[in-house]
Amino acid sequence: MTIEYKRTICPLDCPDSCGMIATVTDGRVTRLAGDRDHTYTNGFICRKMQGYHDRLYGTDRVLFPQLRAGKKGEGRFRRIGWDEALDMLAERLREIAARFGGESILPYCYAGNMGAVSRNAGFPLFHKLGSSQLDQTICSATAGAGWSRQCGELPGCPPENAAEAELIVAWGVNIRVTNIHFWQYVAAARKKGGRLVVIDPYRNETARAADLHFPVLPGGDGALALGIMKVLIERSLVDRQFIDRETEGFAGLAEYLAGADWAELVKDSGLSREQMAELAVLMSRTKKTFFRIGIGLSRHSRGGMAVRSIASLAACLGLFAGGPGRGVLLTTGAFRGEKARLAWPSLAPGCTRTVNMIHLGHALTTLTPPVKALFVYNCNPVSVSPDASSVRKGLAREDLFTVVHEQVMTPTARYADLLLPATTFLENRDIYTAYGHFYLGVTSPVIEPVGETRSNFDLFQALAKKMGFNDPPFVQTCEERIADYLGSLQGLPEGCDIKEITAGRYIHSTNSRSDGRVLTGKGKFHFAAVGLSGEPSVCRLTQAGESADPDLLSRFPFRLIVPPHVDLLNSTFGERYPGKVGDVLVHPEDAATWEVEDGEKVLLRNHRGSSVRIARVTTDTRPGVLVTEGIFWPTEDEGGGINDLTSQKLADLGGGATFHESLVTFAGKNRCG
Ligand SMILES: Nc1nc2c(c(=O)[nH]1)N[C@H]1C(S)=C(S)[C@@H](COP(=O)(O)OP(=O)(O)OC[C@H]3O[C@@H](n4cnc5c(=O)[nH]c(N)nc54)[C@H](O)[C@@H]3O)O[C@H]1N2
Ligand SMILES: Nc1nc2c(c(=O)[nH]1)N[C@H]1C(S)=C(S)[C@@H](COP(=O)(O)OP(=O)(O)OC[C@H]3O[C@@H](n4cnc5c(=O)[nH]c(N)nc54)[C@H](O)[C@@H]3O)O[C@H]1N2
Ligand code: SF4
Ligand SMILES: [Mo]
Repeated sequence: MTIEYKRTICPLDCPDSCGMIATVTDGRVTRLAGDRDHTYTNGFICRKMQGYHDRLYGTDRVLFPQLRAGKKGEGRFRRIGWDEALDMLAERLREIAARFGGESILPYCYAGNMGAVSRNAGFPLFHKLGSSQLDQTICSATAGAGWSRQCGELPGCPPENAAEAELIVAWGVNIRVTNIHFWQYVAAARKKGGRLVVIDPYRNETARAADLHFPVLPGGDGALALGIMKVLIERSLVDRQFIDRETEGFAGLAEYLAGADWAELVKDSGLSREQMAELAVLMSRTKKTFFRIGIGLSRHSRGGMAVRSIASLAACLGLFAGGPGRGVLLTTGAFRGEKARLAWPSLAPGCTRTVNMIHLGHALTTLTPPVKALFVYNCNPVSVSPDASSVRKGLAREDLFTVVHEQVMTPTARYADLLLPATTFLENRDIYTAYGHFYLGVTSPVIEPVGETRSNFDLFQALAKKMGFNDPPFVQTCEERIADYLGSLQGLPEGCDIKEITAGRYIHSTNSRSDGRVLTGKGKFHFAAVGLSGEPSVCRLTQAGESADPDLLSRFPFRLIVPPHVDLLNSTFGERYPGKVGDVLVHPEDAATWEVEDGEKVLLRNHRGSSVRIARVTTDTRPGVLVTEGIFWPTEDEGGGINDLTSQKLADLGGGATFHESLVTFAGKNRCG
């Protein structure tokens, strides 16, 4: 028996991007554990990934190319060889492009694997084909746009700084579920007497463990941050020195806040004036305040403005100046590289149309000229895209050619005309940065590919070759693409030889400052966002989305939020829970009014679709707010997944999604109160 230990990096779309050690016994992965030499990972990983080798060798794994043998969506296939698959794929793409134009081809991909090469592997070929472009907005686009309106290119504060904080504010982030390694700094801070405040519509895992929980209404953070700032100004609690020296445009904000109506701020935030005053005093009393801002709060019609308002609040408190225990972290922005070296937009024949990935349902059902070929990889849109019943409707079109490159038989894979087997991170090479810390690393394959699986990179190189393309990216090796990208990275230590960045080495970015200061050089914080047309320059209260629509409210009285589940990573690992539909949290008052029993199977419904859940009657949520954690894979007879209820409407900035603002009702129930 030979046992080897190999270093690798978790590829999942998780801020923690853990360094890991894989135990390989006779060529098979038998264990995955956290790497002690990765300072942030600190030797432990989440339970989802501890069992990853079951997924690697599991019966759900797609192991060879397959052609549809049943109806669309039925999931019946017959095995074919790679040669036949690639011949057919090249031929169909050529034919579709010739008949309907390159734009009739739409790539659809996101972050199943966060490696820079894997994520972008298809783009050189799609550019060459002149396909429609995909605007990849589903996750952090709105939060990022909100941040950059106020902070430009500034990176976030190093998470390690939070260990010294006296007050940590987890704002729209469920640390104990989605960012578990940050908890070590929370724990360290609390050991020294620090406190944790959670601002979240429901009592999530993090709020349960917190000192204080403020159950803001979904979409109410802008109002809350404005209210806190109004108190700070009224009571002269702002950091005057910081504002005078290091910011611009404060007067405009103060003027707006002086006229802001308390009643509106209270109504929109769902928190009282006293609660806002309590937060204002708490945040300003201690200098060592650290804001950990999540992406969850941005998934609303006014999510961009919420992030702008929270950033402005942080500036009123002087948190951008840094110092021990002080800081603001949304995403780290640790390394910046030239994406063109991965995606090669220069190969595009001209400007082609762009499809926002939130609008997939629309793109497949009503867009003209129509999409004729959809190429899905690194993504499971049937589960994760909003308004999913429209996505399924599109995928059922007989005249649509759907290719899915996948690791396991996902709900999307079942709709493939051509299904191709994908490697996992343990079987391919890549480079990983992180959005929750400041390290990067490259990886080498830990094992040989299982079955006939191929990496995203190898698939697209083989396909390009079949199509007769020999432009520079199509003749690169994976190592060459990684090296080329590394060569463009900002944040690498001076004198760092990229040839020496090999598997097992973790490189810390120079874009972070250990004193926690976020502002760079003489850079100032601008309360009035610069260069905007049509957008308010200082943050302010803006219009709510679906939740303020009186017509919809009269039919669907509950606000639904759809946050992550501890045992899933978005929809990844859904195959582990066949038949599981997940819970919906219902406040006891609502349960009584609607005669919903704890443990009862309920059908949630709105004008877009329906989805089954098991009711949990609990005070963890507010009256009028329902919470469904997790994107489980529903069975056919259970109707749709949770995203059948969510909307294709875009947020105010960045073109992101509005996952957390759908209105719903209980189907087949009568209000009796
Ligand atoms: N276990 C696990 N970990 C994950 C994921 C997963 O699915 N499972 N997903 C990964 C991905 S892709 C991402 S982007 C990150 C996301 O991680 P986060 O940044 O934590 O964002 P969300 O998970 O969307 O939501 C976090 C919290 O925001 C709350 N929220 C919803 N609406 C509002 C609001 O209007 N205001 C406030 N204050 N809070 C609100 C939700 O109730 C939830 O508790 O997590 C990553 N980590
Ligand atoms: N209701 C609701 N919906 C949401 C969210 C939410 O909080 N609530 N969160 C949204 C967010 S933040 C995000 S980021 C998106 C995420 O949406 P997705 O990026 O689709 O993420 P996953 O659901 O993890 O699915 C990724 C798929 O890629 C596959 N995969 C992994 N590695 C590879 C690879 O190397 N090659 C190929 N070809 N495939 C691979 C996996 O097997 C998996 O099926 O979901 C969004 N949808
Ligand atoms: S999912 Fe997140 S916490 Fe779990 S191993 Fe991967 S990076 Fe670490
Ligand atoms: Mo995400």
